[in-house]
Amino acid sequence: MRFSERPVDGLEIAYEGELLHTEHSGFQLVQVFDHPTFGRTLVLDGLVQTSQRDEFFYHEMLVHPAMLSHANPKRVLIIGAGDGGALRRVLEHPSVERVLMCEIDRAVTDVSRALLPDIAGNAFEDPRAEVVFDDGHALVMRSTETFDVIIVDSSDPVGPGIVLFETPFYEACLRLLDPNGVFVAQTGSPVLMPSEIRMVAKNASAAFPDVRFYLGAVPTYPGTLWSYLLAGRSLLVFRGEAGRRATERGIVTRYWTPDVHEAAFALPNFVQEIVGGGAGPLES
Ligand code: AG3
Repeated sequence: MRFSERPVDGLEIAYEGELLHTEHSGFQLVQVFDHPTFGRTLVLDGLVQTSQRDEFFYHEMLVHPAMLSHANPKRVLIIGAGDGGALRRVLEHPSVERVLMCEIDRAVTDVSRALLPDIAGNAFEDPRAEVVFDDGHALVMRSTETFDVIIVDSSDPVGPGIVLFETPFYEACLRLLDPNGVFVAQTGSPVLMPSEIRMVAKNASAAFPDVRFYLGAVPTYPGTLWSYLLAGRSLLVFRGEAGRRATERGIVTRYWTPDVHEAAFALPNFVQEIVGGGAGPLES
């Protein structure tokens, strides 16, 4: 069966694969297809979220730069990420004692565990993980718990999830972060969503003292080139230190390397123009 994503007018990215699952969860249309190249692919409201073939491009680049920017991450909050791919990467860091993951839609986790179990591995069985099905924005606004790392694996900066890209939410995240805490979020395609990313940069800079953007490739996301926001009070993202920490922690990756880490923060001029000052140089 054919499924397709229309990220902007005049562009349709079409796939053909077997439909394995379809349901209206109450929050969204939740589908899983089996694609001949990408394998099992999770699609929410017609937007590709992740696939067996390329989930590591996204999950490694969402999680490891933030986790490696912290010397000793123990307490981690994950918003969204119902498939468990981010949870699994967080739990690979041995210092982690507690992960609270808050996904709004239980159906996403249920179908991922049933049909895409490799993405989470054993993460959902890990005693360090607590998974709640709740509104992540509301949880952050009311929480008083402190975290070393906050990861937002949400939908794109358009539509109902937009509150996760606004200054009040960023201020609330900063309030929950330890003084050395690190915030990271996916922020969409700089090619197809430049005005949204410009707004995110402005909102983040109004809340966080230190704001940086970095890039990675995600083959199943429209435009392929994808952006991430890393923010905190004062971020130390040394390439050498990130590499040493990854080795010490026994982190095994297929996309992330120290060189990739450093290169990810090198922004093309058109991206620097979008994010304004949010392109702090990397010390090496
Ligand atoms: N979270 C980011 C999905 C962005 C996809 N956007 C799109 N297809 N337009 C995905 C959840 C993976 N854990």
